[in-house]
Amino acid sequence: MARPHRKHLLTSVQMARFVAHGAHRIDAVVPAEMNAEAIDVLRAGIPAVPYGTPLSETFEEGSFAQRLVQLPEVAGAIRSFVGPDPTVDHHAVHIRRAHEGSAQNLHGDAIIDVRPDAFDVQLMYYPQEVTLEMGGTLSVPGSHLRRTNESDTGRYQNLRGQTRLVCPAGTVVFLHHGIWHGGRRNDSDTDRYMFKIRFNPTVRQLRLWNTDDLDGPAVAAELGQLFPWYEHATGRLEIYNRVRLWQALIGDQTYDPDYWVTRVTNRPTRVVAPRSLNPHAPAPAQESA
Ligand SMILES: O=C(O)CCC(=O)C(=O)O
Repeated sequence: MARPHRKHLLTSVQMARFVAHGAHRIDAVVPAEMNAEAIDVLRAGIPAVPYGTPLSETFEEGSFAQRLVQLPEVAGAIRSFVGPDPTVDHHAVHIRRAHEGSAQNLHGDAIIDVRPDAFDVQLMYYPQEVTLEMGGTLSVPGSHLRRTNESDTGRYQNLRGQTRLVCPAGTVVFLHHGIWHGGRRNDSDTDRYMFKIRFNPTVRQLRLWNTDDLDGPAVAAELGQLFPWYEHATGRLEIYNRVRLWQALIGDQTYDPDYWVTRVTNRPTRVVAPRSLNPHAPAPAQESA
């Protein structure tokens, strides 16, 4: 895939917001003529590929899906999250039928996957306008770094601050692989379509976005955001988890606005004990002055 123009890459503030929220949304980014074409394409189905197929080999030349991922803003976001040459973990068309009568439980899309320093990103494309009654995807901001396993979050209902997607046609949402989400019940007369692609990085996720604003105060403000469903104490662990991820993404282990990571990861190696408790052990080397 051609290298996206710098102006289409995410900024540091947008990237930090993604690290805090677990989502990045681009409204109406897909042009109307492509949205008009999409439903027939999604109904017909998009040929599956084996897990881990390079993106460049996943979709046929000139196909709808290939044009979708090559839209400048979409390609810029993919590049910012997972870099050049990602592989496609899998892709799928999701349809929530008109008056289907049930909703999906909250879930994450993988077995337990709590990589502290890397992530997969999932693109969700909505070709139609999604109204509240159409049961847009529910997601829980700030849930992506919490240690849970796939469908275990299904026991939770209606967390404070959860969002139900309502969006114009042609909207694309990028989600961190761990975010709690689920399709809602479609109470409308219209089937609702969504096309999802999961990308795995093939390069280290190190400063892949436009870092011109990396040192601004807005970055720390984004990373420190709390969400209404967080517990008073455990919620702070999410900030700790984000800082660890951010350190990995910027390649700087010293970035730590609240000193929490520094404290928790502090494992000095210098030994100053005078001698071993084992009387037969050789004397330790003397410390030089
Ligand atoms: O249909 C939706 O809105 C979400 C479906 C989904 O993400 C899933 O099945 O994992």
